[in-house]
Formats: sequence, C-alpha cells, structure tokens
Amino acid sequence: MRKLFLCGRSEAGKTSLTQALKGEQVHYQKTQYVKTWDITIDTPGEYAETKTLAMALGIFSFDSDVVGLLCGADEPYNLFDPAINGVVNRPMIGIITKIDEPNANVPMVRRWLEEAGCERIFPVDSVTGRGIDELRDYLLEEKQPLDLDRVMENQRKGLKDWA
Ligand SMILES: Nc1nc2c(ncn2[C@@H]2O[C@H](COP(=O)(O)OP(=O)(O)OP(=O)(O)O)[C@@H](O)[C@H]2O)c(=O)[nH]1
Ligand SMILES: [Mg+2]
Repeated sequence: MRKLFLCGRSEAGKTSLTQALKGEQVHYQKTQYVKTWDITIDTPGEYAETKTLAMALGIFSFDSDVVGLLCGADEPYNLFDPAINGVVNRPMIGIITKIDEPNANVPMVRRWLEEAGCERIFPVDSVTGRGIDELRDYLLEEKQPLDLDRVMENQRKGLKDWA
C-alpha cells in the first residue's frame, strides 16, 4: 500500500482518516507531533497553519508516496494556495472529509482542491465510512518503480515524472 502524507488544518480529519483507513472506530485524539504509521504520515494541523512550520511539512512529505491535502466539506475558508502541486514531486490528491455533515458543501471544497492542483479528489466521511474504500483502493494500486528513461521521456512530453 502506498504511504499517504496527510496535510490540512487542525480538525480537518487527518487522524480520523488514518483510523478509518485502518478499519478502526473513529475516536478523537489530538495529534501532537508528526507520526508515521504503516499507511499514513499524520501531521498536526498547526504545521499547515503556521508559515515556518509549514516548511517542515515539505521535508516530512519526502517519506511518502502520495501527498494528500485534506479539507472538511463544512470549511468556511480555504487554506491552500493555487497550483501548489508545482512544489510536490509525487502525486498530490485532495481529500474532502466530513461529507455527511449537514452543512457540507462538497462542490465548493472540490474546486479549492482542484485549484490547488490535486490530480484526484476523494470525498470521504471517516465516521460513516463513505468513500473510504475508494481511497483505500487507490492507495493499493500497484505502481511501476520509476526508472531514469521513463522520467526523462515524461519530462520531454511535459508530463509529471510519474505519469
Ligand atoms: N462527521 C465527521 N466527523 C469527522 C470526520 N473527520 C473528522 N471528524 C471529527 O472532527 C474532529 C477532528 O478530527 P481529527 O481527525 O482529530 O482532526 P485532525 O485533522 O487530525 O486534527 P489535528 O490532530 O488537530 O491536526 C473529531 O471530533 C472527529 O470526530 C468525518 O469525516 N466526518
Ligand atoms: Mg490529528
């Protein structure tokens, strides 16, 4: 299974998503420091909310296979700049959490994550379990290891290295 890096503001649902992907009952546990699990790298939301700490996220993301930007479907504002995929050298996906909340606005959050440059968007609800299987299936997809020839060919075509 590819390792998913989780980035999003505090309470976006990173730890809950880790629990849901592991098949555990969701229970609140504040993340105090960056934690590497077998399937995710879970980060404290304060890192994404603080300019200096955000730089550390870049370093920790190097240990992952896929970078995930999380945003709750009931968020009133967007934390992510447009086109930040340009600084990420692995696939970057968007994960919309809390989609079963009463005031969820999935189309709006989808647009924020698309503008950030996410190549796939996964709407999920870690409490009800909706959408979790689709995300797990994506992470289970086997990917060919990159070799230099393929990377150079993709670069010649203007594609991402891993396309
Ligand atoms: N209904 C619903 N609630 C969720 C979902 N994801 C998270 N929550 C709730 O939102 C709150 C915060 O969730 P966490 O997973 O701890 O958030 P986090 O992003 O890990 O937060 P930090 O550790 O502070 O960075 C908890 O009360 C969760 O139960 C979801 O998909 N649906
Ligand atoms: Mg957490």
